Formats: sequence, C-alpha cells, structure tokens
Amino acid sequence: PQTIYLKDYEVPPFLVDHTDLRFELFEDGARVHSTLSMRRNPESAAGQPLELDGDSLELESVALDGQALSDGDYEATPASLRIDSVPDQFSLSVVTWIRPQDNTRLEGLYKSSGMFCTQCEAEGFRCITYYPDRPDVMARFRTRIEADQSRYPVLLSNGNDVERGELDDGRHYAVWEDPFPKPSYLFALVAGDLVEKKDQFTTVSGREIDLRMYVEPRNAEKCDHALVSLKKAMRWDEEVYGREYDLDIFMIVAVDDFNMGAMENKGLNIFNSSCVLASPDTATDMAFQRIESIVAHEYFHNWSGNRVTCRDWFQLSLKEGFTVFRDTQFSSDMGSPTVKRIEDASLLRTAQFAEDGGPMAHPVRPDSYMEISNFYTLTVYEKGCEVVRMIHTLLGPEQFRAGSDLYFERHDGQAVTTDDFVRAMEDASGRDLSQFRLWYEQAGTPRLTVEDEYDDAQGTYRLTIHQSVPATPGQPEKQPQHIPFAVGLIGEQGKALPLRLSADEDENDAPTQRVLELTGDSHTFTFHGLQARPVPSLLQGFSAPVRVDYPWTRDQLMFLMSHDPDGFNRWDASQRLASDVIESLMHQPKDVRTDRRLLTAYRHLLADRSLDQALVARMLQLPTVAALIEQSETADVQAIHEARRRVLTELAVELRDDLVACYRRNQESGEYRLEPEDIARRALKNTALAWLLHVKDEEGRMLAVKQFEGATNMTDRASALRALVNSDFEGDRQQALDRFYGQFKEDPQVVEQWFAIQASSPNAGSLAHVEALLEHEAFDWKNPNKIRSVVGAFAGQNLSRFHAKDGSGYRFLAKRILALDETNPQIAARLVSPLTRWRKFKNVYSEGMKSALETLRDKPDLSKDVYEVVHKSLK
Ligand code: B3K
Ligand code: ZN
Repeated sequence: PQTIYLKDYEVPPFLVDHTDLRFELFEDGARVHSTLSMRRNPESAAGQPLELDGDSLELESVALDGQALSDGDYEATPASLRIDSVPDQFSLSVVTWIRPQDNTRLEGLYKSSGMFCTQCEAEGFRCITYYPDRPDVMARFRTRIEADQSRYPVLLSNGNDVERGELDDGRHYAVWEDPFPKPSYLFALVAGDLVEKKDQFTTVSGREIDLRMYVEPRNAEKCDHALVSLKKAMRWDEEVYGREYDLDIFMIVAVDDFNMGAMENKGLNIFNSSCVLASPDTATDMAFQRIESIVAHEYFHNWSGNRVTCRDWFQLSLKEGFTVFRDTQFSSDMGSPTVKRIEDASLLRTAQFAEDGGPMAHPVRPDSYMEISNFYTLTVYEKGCEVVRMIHTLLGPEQFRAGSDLYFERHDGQAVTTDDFVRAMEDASGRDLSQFRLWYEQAGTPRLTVEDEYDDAQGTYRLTIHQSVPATPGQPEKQPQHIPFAVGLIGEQGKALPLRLSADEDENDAPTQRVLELTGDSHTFTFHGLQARPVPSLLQGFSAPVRVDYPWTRDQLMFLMSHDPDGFNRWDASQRLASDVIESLMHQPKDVRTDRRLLTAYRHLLADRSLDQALVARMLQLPTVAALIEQSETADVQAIHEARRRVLTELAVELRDDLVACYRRNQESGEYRLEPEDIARRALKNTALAWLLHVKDEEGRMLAVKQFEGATNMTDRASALRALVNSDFEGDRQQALDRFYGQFKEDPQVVEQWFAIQASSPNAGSLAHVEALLEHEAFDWKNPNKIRSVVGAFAGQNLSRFHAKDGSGYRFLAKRILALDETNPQIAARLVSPLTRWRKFKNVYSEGMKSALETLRDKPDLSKDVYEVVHKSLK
C-alpha cells in the first residue's frame, strides 16, 4: 500500500457547489444517482483532469452537462473515475450500483438489523458514489431517498425535511436539504422501521429545535437518558462556548452494527446502540456516564468539526482533540471533576503512553499514513485533548474562550488546520505558542526528572526539573517542549504552603499552586520562606501528558494520600504507593508480606467519610495489570499478575471487617438515582464486594448472591455477577451466569456485558471458555460489539490469560484477525494492537507475540488496514 504524506498536500483541483443525490433502495442493492455542480478551483494549477474517488463501485452511466458520455470519454474502475477534459464549470451526473446488503466492512451504505444506514468518515462516501472524497471539498447536499414504504417507513438524511410522497409499487420517498456546506464524510442516510421519540429545545436566542431520536421499537424505552444528555449538552455549549445550534431539527439514530462509538453527521448523528441506549435495568452507571459524554461529544462536533472542519485527515485532532476537550469539560461540570480527571489521566497513562512508546507512535498531527482509519487513536483523541487543555491552562479560561470565539468566527464554513487553531489562540491572547506547537509535531511522551534540595539555613527549597522526549519511529532527535507544570508544596502539618518564588514576595500574596512553564532541557525554581523540608506535589491535576520521575518515599506517598489538597495527586500517590509495593513483591518468596503501610493507608481510606466518596472508590482500586506493565521496563506479565493478586489477597484478608462495614454502610435502599453521591456509593460497595469474593469470604458470597438476585439496577446486578465470576465459587458463578443470560438474552447491550464479564475474567475467562463463547448462539462475527466484548475483552483486559506463556493467547488472536480481515478490516486492524508492543515484554512473551504478527504478515491479500499496523510493528 501507498503512504500518504502531509507534505504532499495540494488544494483540490475541483470544487463542488452542490451535491444532488437520489437513492433507490432495494433488497438486492441500491442505485445511486448523483449530480454534482462542479467548477475548477481558482487556487489550483490549470488544466488538471477530473479524478474522483471510488471504492468497490459499479458504474452504470456518466453524463457531463446532461450529455451521456461513452466509454472512451472517461476511465472508470471500481476505485476511480477519470475524465481528462472538462470545462471550467459543469454538471456531472453519475449512476452507480452498490450492495449495502453485502457490505460487511460497515463503511459507506450498509444494512444493520434490517435498516439501511451509513458511515462515511473518513473515506466511506466513496463506497456510495464517485466523489472528490476529501474534507476540504464542501458542498450543499440535497438527498432524495426512495424505498419500500412498509419496510422502511422512516427515511432520513442531513438537514431539513423538505418533501415527501408516495410512489408506485408501495414505495415512497423523502427529500432532505442541508443548507450548510459540508464535506462528504458528514453525509448520512438512514432508512428503516423505527420509532420516533420527540423532544424540544429552546435555544438561547429563542429558536425552537425539534429533537428526535429514532430506534428500533424494542428500544423505545431506552431513549430518555440520551435526550436529557443532549439537552444538557446544548445548553452547556451555549453557556460555556457561546455556541448555538443552527438547524431546526437534530436527530439521533441508534444502530446495532457500528464500527465505532458514534458519528457526528450534520443534524443526523448515528450512534452505536451501546453508546446511546440506556435504562436503569440494562445499563450500568459507567454506561450512563459514557452515553452522556458521547452524546455531548457528537453534539459539540456541530461546531468543532462540522461548521469548522479539517483541511485534510492529518488535521484530525483539530476536531477530535478539541471536541474531546470540550466533552471532558462538560462531564467534569456534570459530575465529579476530580474523578473525571483521574479516569482520563489513567486512560492516557496506560493506553496512550503505551501507544506513544510503541511502533505505531505518531504525533498528534501525524505526517504520514497508509490507512487513515488506523489514526483514530488515543494519541489523536486523548493526547490531542491534553494539548488543548494545556493551551487552556497557559492562557487561562477567559483568553481561551476569546481564542475559541476568534477561531469559530474566523473559520466558520472553512476546512482548516491545527495550526489555524493555535494561531487563533495566539492572536486572541497575545501569547507566543511557537514552541508549544511541538506538541502537535513530536511524538513520544516527555519525561520529567525532578530533583529537590532543601536549605535549612536559608529556608529555601529548590526544584530542578529536567525534560527529555524519547526517540520514536522516524523522529530520532527531539527538541524540548513547552510544558505547564503545576506544583504545590505541602508542609509538615499537611498544609499547602504559599509558593514564594522570590524572597521579597509577600507570603499572603503567594498562591499555593503555581503553573511552572518548562521550555528548556532543565530549569531550577527556588521557593523561599520555608521552615522545614516540604513534600512536593508534582504535576497537580495532571497538568501535562508527561511522565514524572521523583524518588518519593513510601512515607511521603502516604502523607500525600491524606493531605494533598489536589485530589488528583492524592489518587496518584495511592497508585504510586500500591505500584511500588506490588513491584517490590515480584519474584519474592511467598512469605514476604505486603508493606503494612499500604494496609494502614487503605484502612484509613475505607473509614474516611469526609473525603469525596467517589475519589475514595477510585483510590481503593489497585493499579491495573495494564498500568503495571506500562510502568515496567521489560514486562513479565505473569509475575505482575501474581504480585498484584498477592497484595489484593492480603489486603482483603486483613481488611475483611472494614470491607463488610463499608459494604453495609453503602448499601442503598430506594430508587435508582444517577447522582454523583449515589454512583460513588455503588462503586464503593461493589469494590468491597469484589475484594471479599476475591478471598472467598462466605459472608461476601451471601451478600453477592443476594445483591445479584435483588438488584434494582444493572450497576448492582452486573457488579455482583462480575464479583462471582471473578471468584472461586464456581457453582454460584455458573448459576448466576445462566440466570443473567436467561433474563436478558433479548437485549444485545446486556448480552455484550455478559460476554465481556466472562472474557475479561482471569478466573472464568480461560482460552477454552472464550473459544466456547465464540460458538454461543448470541455471538455474531458481523457485529463489532460482540467481537469487542469477547475477543477485544480477552486480549485487552484479560492480560494474564492473553499472555499465557505457551503463546496460545497470541495464536488465538492472530487466527481471529486473519478471519476478520476478510470481512471487516477496520475492526481486524484494531485487534492487532495488543500485539504491537511486543518489544516491551520479556522474551517468553515477545517471541510469541512477534510470531503471531508474522503469521498476520504472511497472509496473502492482507487489507491495507492490517498491513500497516503489522508491518510497522515488525519494523
Ligand atoms: N468522528 C467519528 C469517528 C469516525 C471514525 C472513522 N473511522 C466519531 C467521533 O470522534 O466523534
Ligand atoms: Zn469526535
């Protein structure tokens, strides 16, 4: 496959003013009539031929300005349509025949449980018709859909519903017009037998917006949460960013077969059912929260993505990084900001740091790719979000808002670059972000090494910070980056001390948190007026996506756990302490005990009622195996897993009574509410339960069975199930699994959880059991959610089983990827990711991982998607 480079970018030779589409939908295929009003781009070199993108298309006819063209006038393949000579302005009419029924890649137009739907980002529109399928070509779309009226009563596309009527043979049609010019990747079409849920939103300027949600009839009762979330997001975007919705109607559709979470098509967002449908009986707290943030994310794209879009796919983070930042701010405003920060930072530190340290490492703005689908990554999304967050930190909220206003005003209706975004921020604030731009250009996670020195005589404390950015593929040398490094100092009494950067600074004026700006290889900051050596609280709130090395002692970490005013760093201290304890137990004889200090710290936590209980629940979680792998130099998965289990066992045995007390204290009665305090209570209770079952506690077992049977919501039911599945109470485990399936087998979202709980369980999820799940009646290779909940959960979360030393887990994964490569290459390529970091692991593992990658490499006709990941990994 060919590599595409950012440096080769050229403006499009032709522009499209108007795109007129007519879809005839049938049971054996679809005919697409497209008429494009095109003209030469005045900014492009003269005389270029017209070349349109296609993918697996069957051409039926071509006409230029109404004149049918014959074979010699153009050159057509399934992947392109070329006409050598065209006038400066013309209309091009093309008819193609496509087969949505056979489309297993789920890109372009396809069928999902009886309905037609589309997914066009990034390059799916070319599977529908020939088109200049690139985001910098923006056109006004008019779409007419024709289909059988009884099978497909609902016909939807972007914009406003302008006309509908009946046709012969029981068919009908609808016409949609979108007044906003948009790139083809934002096009959407839906046709199906769906129920409509209606709601309303009045915008800040008093416009009435129709909100509509379309779902299959069986899901009619699972729409409320998404609609409530949508209205919250609409209000929030007006209040925080001054962004008002622009069409008169906003639609959400739920589909079962979907490659990703959701898609922000203009006025017609399409969601993976699992990211939008919820009811207390079927969705966990986590799912409710995820839905709220995804609904908001897609809605926010209406401005950050649709009104202002990307010039090319290298700029993907322009819309994704910014929109993720907006949705994290939103979620933080809706719930517990500290916990939200902890969740985001742990994802970044385990998964994104891993990506940044592996063979697929790329900058937030990549400079080359083979298959763009492979670049919808944690780096582009999550690190991209952190980069925007750092701009927010450096500029402060007011100037950031001014920068955002300027960006939207300056670029409304345009397709632009990350550089345009940064420039708007600079112009509005007067700050120079030239060095900051390296965050977009350099891959790799910067490492900060911190040293300190206390001078008793002077009463000064010096922090010296060195930064280095590691080499990554294609980028051997790095320059220092501009890093906002938030710090605090905690005094003996556990008080945050005033940070005086000079001796004459008044103690009362000095803040207790400062954002130090690091720009060079190393910096020293001296703090004055200190009576004793303080404990440093470094990188408060995770102010930059970097690693921090500082030789904390366990006592310092304990101290920070109970005194740091920064909630994030309290959690961080708990994780560092637990990681240190677990690591030190690796390869130690069985009689070596866990450091008592960890027990004491956890005992305090379990009893602490003054602290935000959601934070307590988070702090109680031991670092995951994935996090521990990421922190180690060369990972020995089985040793990590064993050491972690030992610590967990000892904690649970020693704290048994505290856990039971914690469980009982947090047992709730009454109605299910999705308030932060209730969520925290359930999280605490369920953690306590999981720990009790981990050590086969009889009372724990009784509580779990009782909770499982009497649960009034899915959070409690699924947590009890998970605890039983992860325990050694085999009889109860099987009974609970059977009952759960019997009760929920009609609900795909719940069945997906049922699969995932088993596949990710180190106890229940043996390879043989996972293989058996693949044969289960509810499993379906055509449904990405099922694949993710079994194969993805096994390889991504069940690390002790996946990394079996005999290599069986790797061979299993490779075999499944090979099969999937034939039907859905995008999903296949995603599944390669657990193998890519083979160099990070000890030989016993890395050899098997590498040979699994080689098996993939040797498959003839490997898709471009899998090819890119496999070849880069082996290089
Ligand atoms: N923009 C889409 C992702 C499209 C992925 C295409 N392979 C969803 C989102 O980020 O909001
Ligand atoms: Zn997005």
